[in-house]
Amino acid sequence: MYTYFVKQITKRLYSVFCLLTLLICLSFTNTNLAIAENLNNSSVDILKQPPSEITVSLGNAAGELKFEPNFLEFQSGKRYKLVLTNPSPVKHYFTSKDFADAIWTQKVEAGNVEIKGNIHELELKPGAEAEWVFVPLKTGKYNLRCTIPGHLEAGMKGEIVIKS
Ligand SMILES: [Cu+2]
Repeated sequence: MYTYFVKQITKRLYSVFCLLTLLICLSFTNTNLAIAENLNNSSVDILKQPPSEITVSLGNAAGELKFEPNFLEFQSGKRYKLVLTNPSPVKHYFTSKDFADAIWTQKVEAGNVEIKGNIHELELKPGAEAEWVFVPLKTGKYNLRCTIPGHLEAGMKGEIVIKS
């Protein structure tokens, strides 16, 4: 008789334990779903934000080798449209690999072409213009330079800061 009761109680406890485990699992799943939903909603919101527009000139009409401006500051989580122009008579590069790794690129538009995916460097021929739409993710200080031989040494460099 005694063993029968013990068996019954053990069975009961076991089913309660199973039920609890199931409930805990379900609540975790729900939390994860909620987090995923929030992320999705916020990224949709970011893409709905009108981008803040910043124009950078690569060189100038006078042929000076510099970025104008040569200091750029962005805020993480905001949407930006960086307009790059080259009013100079020679081609230039906008190179900042670490900065490119610290942002999420939505697209780059140049002429009638729209490019999606990761971009690390842009080359602008004389008179060219490109629009880079992105969301900065990782805070930090990043070096900007033009990789045409001699241009960095002549002063074609800058700094990009992403703040939180
Ligand atoms: Cu250059």
